[in-house]
Amino acid sequence: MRQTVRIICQSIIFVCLLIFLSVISTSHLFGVETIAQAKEKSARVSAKPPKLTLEKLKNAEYLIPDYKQNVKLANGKFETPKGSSDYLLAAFERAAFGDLNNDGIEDAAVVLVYSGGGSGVFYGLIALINENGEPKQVAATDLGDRIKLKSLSIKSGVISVDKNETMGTRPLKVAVKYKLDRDKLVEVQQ
Ligand SMILES: [Ca+2]
Repeated sequence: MRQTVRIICQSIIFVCLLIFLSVISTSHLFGVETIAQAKEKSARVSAKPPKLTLEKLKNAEYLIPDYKQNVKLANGKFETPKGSSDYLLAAFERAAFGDLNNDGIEDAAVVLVYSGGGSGVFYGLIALINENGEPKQVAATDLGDRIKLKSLSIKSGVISVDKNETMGTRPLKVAVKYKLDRDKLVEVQQ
């Protein structure tokens, strides 16, 4: 009888020990998983590319709408030698920052002003996405000839441009909104 009680007690202790070990190992596993998840999250966060800056945009390469010419700005300006047959002057006018392709990474919209040496002074809106921390032009559209840019902003992926058209008989205030649709800037009503 005494031996049976001893065996029962030993069994209970053994089962308790097993449960204890199982709980320890499970919590250990959870601990490992949590650390792994934290590491993965931190890797995701640190994988975010550096932000686009005004300096990067003022020294980026652009494809000028109309002229179909690639130019690389230096301190916001590009100019071919004066008097050359393919004269082109391009200059940075303004920039706005915001996510354009909904990937959680801030992109940019830039207004460039350019001229081939004639009386026309053209304005172009360029959409640039953040590609590994560098601006990459993905779309562009004309804003007009000799406009006056009042404001440029990005909110919820929509680029807002407020400008004054000056080429008509009287100045016309115009507000246009654009959204990036793959490689195009399309006008939206909002
Ligand atoms: Ca983005």
